[in-house]
Amino acid sequence: MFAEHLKNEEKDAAIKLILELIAEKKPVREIYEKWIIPAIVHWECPFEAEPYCIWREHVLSTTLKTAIELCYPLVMAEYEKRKSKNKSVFVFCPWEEFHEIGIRLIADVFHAHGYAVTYTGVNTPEKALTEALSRHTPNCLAISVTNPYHLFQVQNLIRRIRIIEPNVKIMVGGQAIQRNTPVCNAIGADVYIYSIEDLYQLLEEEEAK
Ligand code: B12
Repeated sequence: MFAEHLKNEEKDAAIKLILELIAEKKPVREIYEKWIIPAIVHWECPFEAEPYCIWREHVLSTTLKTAIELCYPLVMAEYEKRKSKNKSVFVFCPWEEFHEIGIRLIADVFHAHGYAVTYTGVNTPEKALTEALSRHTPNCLAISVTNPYHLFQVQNLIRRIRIIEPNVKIMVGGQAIQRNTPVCNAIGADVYIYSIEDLYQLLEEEEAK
């Protein structure tokens, strides 16, 4: 139903549904995995019938961003239960990468698992990132790459970060990784993650230690 509302550009109806789930105290993981992700993950723009249909993706992702932000108090409540001084992460997409929904969810998953999150979002310039790194020293960097053309840039970025922050753990995920697994091993990250479920598993194992 949520996906139908999005498809029909019924933002208010979609948001009401999310507000109901929040009022019913559904866990944030359930809202993300049962409602938000399925509503976009199989979306295909009908380019042949409508060559300029990309506007539909902008409308859809804007509604999803509203839905995700409404869930933030649930994420904060989880953080309060699990927060730890030794967990901090920078979460971002590289320069010119504009796919935001996946990385926005990943930022919340980290926060809900007790991480202090610095989220610089999509299209993060390297200079801005290194400047932020000089102010905070995170334990981990989580990079999201959707467009495979950005993999080379990320490889270079990782090489340069290793020089200034040799101890930071670098994790890369996103569709470019899912689609190009063999190539990705050369990027130089410490961890490659293929899905949000794999991240949950990794963070839960880390918590159990
Ligand atoms: C929405 C969308 C857009 C929107 C994004 C708006 C926004 N604010 O985010 C807009 C319109 C901007 C857009 C633009 C483009 N897009 Co687009 N887009 C999509 C679409 C429909 C959905 C992407 C999405 O949000 N998925 C949902 C999220 C939840 O999934 P996800 O990103 O994979 O993230 C999950 C996992 O990968 C993982 N994950 C992601 N990152 C990370 C990071 C870490 C550390 C971890 C642990 C896990 C992790 O967890 C997430 C949750 O499960 C996809 C098609 C599709 N159905 O996937 C095309 C798609 C990704 N786009 C595509 C393309 C080609 C483009 C454009 C080049 C189109 C163009 N010609 O201009 C531009 C590129 C813009 C740019 N420079 O980045 C292609 C990419 C194909 C490829 N091989 O490169 C796709 C697959 C469409 C297609 N079938 O061709 N797009």
